[in-house]
Amino acid sequence: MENSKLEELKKLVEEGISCAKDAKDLNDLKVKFLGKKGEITNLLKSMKDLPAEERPQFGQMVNAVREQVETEIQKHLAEFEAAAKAAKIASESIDVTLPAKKMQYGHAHPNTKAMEEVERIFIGMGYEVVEGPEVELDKYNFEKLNIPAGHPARDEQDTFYINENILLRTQTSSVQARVMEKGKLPIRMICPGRVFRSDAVDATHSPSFHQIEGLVIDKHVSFADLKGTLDKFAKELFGPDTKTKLRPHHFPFTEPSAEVDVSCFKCGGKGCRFCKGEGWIEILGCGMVHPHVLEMCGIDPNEYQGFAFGVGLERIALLKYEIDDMRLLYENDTRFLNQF
Ligand code: 2NM
Repeated sequence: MENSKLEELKKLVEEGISCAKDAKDLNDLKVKFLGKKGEITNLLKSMKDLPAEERPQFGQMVNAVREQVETEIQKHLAEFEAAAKAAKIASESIDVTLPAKKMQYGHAHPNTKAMEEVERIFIGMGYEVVEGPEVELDKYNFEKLNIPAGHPARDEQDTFYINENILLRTQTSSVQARVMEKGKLPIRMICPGRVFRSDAVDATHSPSFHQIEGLVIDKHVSFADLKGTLDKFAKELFGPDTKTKLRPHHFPFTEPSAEVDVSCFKCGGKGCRFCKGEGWIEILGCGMVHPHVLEMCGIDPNEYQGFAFGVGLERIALLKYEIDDMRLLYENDTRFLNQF
């Protein structure tokens, strides 16, 4: 009778194995038959109710079946595991013959390129690059640069004021006033940076743009040094055939002052659409630092002289990359920026 029960159990296990879909089914089967309260385990436990002489044979039979069942389940478990592993490997395999994904590389903005180019040229001539605050005291932005109260540049129409004494700098010469005031001479510096003016946006204006201003202070600095320096700058920036021309101008912080034109690098000076038939293109303002500015910044004008200049960075970028609208520089449209 116990024999037939064992046979029945064996059959049940076989059926269970053939129906098992995965390792979990097999493990359930293992618990059901071989676990602590499993059916085969129970059979072994029931051995104590048999007459003593029948126990050894019965025990052997049950154990044999138990081993058989265990081996069988283990074998199928191994098969499932091997299949799962093979599937995982197949799903994770890499086809090295597929074309690679293209990396998207960015590049420097035309403003940044122009800025770095200007910096490179002046660093090559021994200038230091100095930065300063964008939110500035009236004292450094105007007062010490010979732009006293009542001057039209100080009008609220033109300048963004935070309060009576604090404003958004309208020029980076405020940094130069700070450096001069520190009193370490001689000075040979450029100060690139963002400046702010209360202007409406159009093709050539923006309330926030960038300037690079230069300043040299030493003994025996002359207007000839200024001319030579800016001529060298123009040739480096626009090519060795570039000529420069100075026109008298007025700035409150320099005397004398001038505006500098470069010969058109498109037509070489003959006159074309690019230079509007002029042959010349205006690129910067400059002059000899006004003795009153030197005095207000604590420098003795009888001992020291200096020259200064200011370049609009966007103007350089527009010219160099032949862009006709400044707004394009700020819109961050990659279809536009990718061209440079
Ligand atoms: C310009 C034109 C002319 C200038 C003057 C100074 C300073 F601080 F020395 F007074 N810095 N930059 C200057 C002179 C700037 O920009 C068109």
